[in-house]
Order: sequence, then C-alpha cells, then structure tokens
Amino acid sequence: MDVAVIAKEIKRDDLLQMYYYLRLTRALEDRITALYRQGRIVGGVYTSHGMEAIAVGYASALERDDVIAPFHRDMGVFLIRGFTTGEILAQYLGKRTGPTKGKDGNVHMGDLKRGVFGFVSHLADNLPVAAGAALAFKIRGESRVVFAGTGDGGSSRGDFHEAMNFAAVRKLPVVFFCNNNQYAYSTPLHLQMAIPNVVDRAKAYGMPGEIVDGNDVAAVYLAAKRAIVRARAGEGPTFLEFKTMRMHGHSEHDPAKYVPRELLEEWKKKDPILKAEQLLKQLSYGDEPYFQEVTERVKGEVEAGLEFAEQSPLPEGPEVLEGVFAESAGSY
Ligand SMILES: Cc1ncc(C[n+]2csc(CCOP(=O)(O)OP(=O)(O)O)c2C)c(N)n1
Repeated sequence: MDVAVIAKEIKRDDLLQMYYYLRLTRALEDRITALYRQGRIVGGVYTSHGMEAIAVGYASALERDDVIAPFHRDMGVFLIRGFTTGEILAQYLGKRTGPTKGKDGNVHMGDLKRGVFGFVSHLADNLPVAAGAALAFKIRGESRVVFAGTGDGGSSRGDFHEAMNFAAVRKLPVVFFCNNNQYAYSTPLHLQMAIPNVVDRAKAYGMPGEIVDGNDVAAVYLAAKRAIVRARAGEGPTFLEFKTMRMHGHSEHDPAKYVPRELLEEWKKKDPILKAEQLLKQLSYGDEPYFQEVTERVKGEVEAGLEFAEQSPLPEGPEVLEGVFAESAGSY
C-alpha cells in the first residue's frame, strides 16, 4: 500500500495499537500452541498464525457498538473487544473463569455484552446470524454494523449463499469477508471452486466486492472502513476477500504435509508482523528498540494470563447447565 495514503488515512496511535494487537495475538497463540504440545489442552487448537492482520485490521475499524460474528481464526477480535489473556487461556484450559466457564476448550466463545457472537463450529452458520442481527439493527433504526466472515471452504456452503443473498436483497448493514488462506483443511482452492477469486461470488448477489492483501493490516483496516461506512450509510453489504496463507496445519494436530514447502517459504516473507514493522519504520513511527519493547510487554501479558488461568478452578458438576440455555444469553 502507498505509505503516503496510510499516513493520511490512519492515525499514528491507531497503527501502533494495531501493531500491539498483532504481537499480542501472535504471542498468545504461540503460547497456546506450546501448551497444546505439552498435552495441557484437551481440545483442538486452530490459530491465526500468519493471518493475524485480518481480525486486527477489521476489528480496529469498527465502532464499539458494532457487532462481530467472527471466523475461527480471529483471535485478534477477542483481544480488541476486551477479552483478557487470562480469560482466553482459562477457556483453553477448560477453567471456570473462561468465557464458556469450562464447557469448551477452544475458540467457541463469545460475549454479547462485548459485541461478539459466540463462535459456532458449523461453518458459515455465523453468516445468516449476522444477516439477522443486521436486519434487527435496520428495523430498530440503529446506526450499527455487523461484521462476519468465513473461510474459502466455508464460502462453498449453502448458508453462505443464503446470508449473502438475503443481506443484499434487504440492503442490510453488514460486511461479509472471506479469509482466503488457500486451503480448506487439506483441500486446495482449485478443488473448492471453478472461479479464480472468492470475491467473484459477490457479483451474483449484486454486492460490491474487493480483494485485499490480508497480510497488510493497514490495507485490511482501510478496506473494512470503506465497507463499514457504506453499510452505515444504508447502502447495503460489501464482500471483502482477504488473501492470505494458512501457515500452520488446519489445527495443531495436523502437520499439513499436503502444502508445498515452497509456498510456505514464499508467504513467510509476507508475514503480517514483518509487514507492519516495515510500515512503521517507513513512517518513522517505530524502530527495533520499540518492537522489542512491545515484544516484552505482550510476553508479560501472556505469562500473567497463564498464571491467572492456571490458578483458576475447574468447573463444578452443578454448573454444567449454567449459560447453556437462552434465558441467560443477554442481548446485543
Ligand atoms: C458444516 C461444517 N462442515 C465441516 C466442518 C469441519 N471443519 C472445520 S474447519 C474446516 C475447514 C474449513 O476451511 P476454510 O473455510 O477454508 O477455513 P480454514 O480452516 O482453512 O481457515 C472443516 C472442514 C465444520 N466445522 N462445519
């Protein structure tokens, strides 16, 4: 992206904050991965490693009253919406202090008070939910936007089609995105769809779409802003295709031998943290000592969070039904 445009369009503090969240996401997920390898996490671990700029960029572009129906590689969303490293690590360790109070051991968490729909495992199910929330905002006359996404694999599902079509027909204040990381588990893109870009699907719904470098946090932020402004102005949904690469296996149990090593080597050079550091240097907003300072800061936050999670109790039997049924779910 043109540095002059970024300097003009994004405030210095906002860029520095995004860099901090990129680093915090990476440090937290690396710690979770290490815990998984130590056999301390019972569930699966699906990370956003190498794709952190997507969640960090779009969540930073939203207003506090806007709502997110995240994808399963959107850890940055939770951090930006105020979930602490302690809460998140407690979730992964199955502790009572985690968002699901010990009922789930990975990314299936949310909190309506913080504007994050609980992530449901069934792929693309979050998109019709997002369209429904956007319809509610429109009926109530509220100036709020919903942001929701899925993967390249998820975009081949029926619920993706239903949500996109309904939202376009009703001109709903929603932004849909695709994290196109080239693989749906072991299925490469060319076995997923007969078109070159996921964004081509948007045309069929009469919805504008944009291809964005998903490893460039500034590009993600600015594209998200444009789509959010459009949605808030009553002009309807936009579809954003964030191009990126899944740098780990589908989950940490998967060595992903089906991915050519050269492809990973190529994308390693485009790492979102590396890119953000290059940008901060070009703008004279950050240098190596500053990056080191942030590294130390996030490391401390992750370790403090782990201490909290480790000291937290496991749930007790009678708590098993707490928060399971709708009456205590709250509203958004
Ligand atoms: C309806 C449904 N089918 C299958 C799964 C199992 N599953 C979870 S993630 C995944 C691959 C998803 O691929 P993609 O949407 O490209 O996202 P990625 O994991 O590559 O980021 C599959 C098959 C699921 N969660 N939901």
